[in-house]
Amino acid sequence: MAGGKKGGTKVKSGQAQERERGDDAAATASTTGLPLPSLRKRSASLSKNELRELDLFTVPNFLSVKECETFIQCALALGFQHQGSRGPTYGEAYRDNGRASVQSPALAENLWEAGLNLVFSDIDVHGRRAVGLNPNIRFYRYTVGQKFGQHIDESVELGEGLATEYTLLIYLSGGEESCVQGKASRELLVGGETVFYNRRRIVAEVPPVAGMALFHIHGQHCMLHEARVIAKGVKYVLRSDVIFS
Ligand SMILES: O=C(O)CCC(=O)C(=O)O
Repeated sequence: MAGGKKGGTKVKSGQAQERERGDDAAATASTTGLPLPSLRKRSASLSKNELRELDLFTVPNFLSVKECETFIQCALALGFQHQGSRGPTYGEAYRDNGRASVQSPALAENLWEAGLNLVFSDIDVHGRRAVGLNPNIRFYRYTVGQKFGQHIDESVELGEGLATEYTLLIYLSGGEESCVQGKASRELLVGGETVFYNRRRIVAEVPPVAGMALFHIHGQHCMLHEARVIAKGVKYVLRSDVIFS
């Protein structure tokens, strides 16, 4: 668990675990020809809003609404593939959303160096330090009626002592600003909150706000979480993982 704190969430067996693969050829593209945004280092210092100490926190205004728009256009250009599942009866999280992914070490480094590296400068997981983002960058799209049921995220071993320890979500739509600017996310978003549980009790309900990053510890200490159903609008998310060494 993060920051040398005591306690932590135990994961019950039988809960749906999600391993996000980067080898889904149909939905994965190389970066060639994609209008991927190039992010400057954030000029203002980024603040951490702790929802469960350092195990769950948000970073407001990490991206501008314009940068979110560019990522949405990039994801649309990649093309979303539908993600379904057989559901909890088969030990799989209920899943109904679109997904696109790109394998991009350059984009992962760009996002990290834009300021996320500083956000993680005081976080350690069992004495290990954050060194960057998983270059397997995923985009999710949820339309009305779609959701991602309760599940936990697995840690992924990447070899040479590297493993992912945190999930990163960056909301690309949602909030008031994204309704009045841009094109793809102009419609008001209702629903789609990311909800975290500890022993069946709600720990946090996070409404998507364009540009806000959310981090939560995953693997052994991952909290059960879900993405609630969309009532109105379209939710877009950029997803990666923080790698520790
Ligand atoms: O889309 C969300 O809000 C949550 C996504 C999620 O739970 C995941 O990627 O594991």
